[in-house]
Amino acid sequence: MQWADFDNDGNLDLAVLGSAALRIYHNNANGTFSLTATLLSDSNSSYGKIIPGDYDNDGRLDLLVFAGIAAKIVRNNGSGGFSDIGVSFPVLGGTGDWADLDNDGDLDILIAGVSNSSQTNITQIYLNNGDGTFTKSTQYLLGVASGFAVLRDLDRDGDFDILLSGATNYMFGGPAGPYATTIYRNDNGLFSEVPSPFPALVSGKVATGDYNNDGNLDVFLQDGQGFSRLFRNESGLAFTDTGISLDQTVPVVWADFDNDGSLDFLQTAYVEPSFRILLYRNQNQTSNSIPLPPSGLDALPSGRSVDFRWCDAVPNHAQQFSCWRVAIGGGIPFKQGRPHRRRR
Ligand SMILES: [Ca+2]
Ligand SMILES: [Ca+2]
Ligand SMILES: [Ca+2]
Ligand SMILES: [Ca+2]
Repeated sequence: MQWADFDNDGNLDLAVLGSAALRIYHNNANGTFSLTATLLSDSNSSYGKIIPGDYDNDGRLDLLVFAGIAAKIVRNNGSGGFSDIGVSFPVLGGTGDWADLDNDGDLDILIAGVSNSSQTNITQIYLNNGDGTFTKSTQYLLGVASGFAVLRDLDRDGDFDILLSGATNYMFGGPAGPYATTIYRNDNGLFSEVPSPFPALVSGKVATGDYNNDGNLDVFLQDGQGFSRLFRNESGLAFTDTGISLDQTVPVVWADFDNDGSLDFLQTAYVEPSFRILLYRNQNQTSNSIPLPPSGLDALPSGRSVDFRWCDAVPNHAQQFSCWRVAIGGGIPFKQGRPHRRRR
């Protein structure tokens, strides 16, 4: 299940992946929802993952769907219409993410799981060609199944890195193991594995957020069998095990429930004698201050839209500046930030 504003009316709509299909419901803004689309009726899976994103940069959120026999893209055609674009990424019950990995302004795709042709573990990048097609990258990444693969800027240098975890030789009906949890750092679209600060997990879950408001993305890991731990990102890719863990094994979500500027945890879990909602309040006292406005901001009006462009004031460790571009207006309320690079 995934909330997202598909029609850009300011209200969150709902996508639900079930055993028979993907269904999309429009929020009527009066407490009711209307079914607007039913797709992927061959998905044959109640297990899956739905990730919203605008892969074609038309200002409307599309969906990357990991459902049963493959991962697929469902395009938001506007006016409540959605369609399967016919692209299929070959993982059975897989997982993954999408983000702009090569900094060309469009969403690329990461998949991980069991290949639906070779029946072996794969982790693969597919680069967005900008025309509705994707090209498989030749970069080698450790194949994992029964885990997670997410794209996050862990070293805060303006590009998305890979965090993945799972069984490295999992086969259906066979032994699940050994396991791994690995980071790949993104350097101009090339990925290199770095020594992992995290324990090897299988059936792992990950939740990321900046719990101590230092600007570095922290990582909460769980394995569903009793392990849970919060790792603090010190900077770059150096993480410290905080020792903070939770009693329950179900996945956590992060959100600032008490509006004090710091992220709290929520879990739903069975605690004798009933299901409970468990809320963990973050007592970290570091406030999440409003960042300084960007210096050297260019605002370029064009018709009903404005194009904002700026660059970071200080370079990253590779002596590169990340530059950003955000277009607002013209009937398209938000367009994806687009980082560019220039060297000192
Ligand atoms: Ca779109
Ligand atoms: Ca891209
Ligand atoms: Ca990065
Ligand atoms: Ca942090």
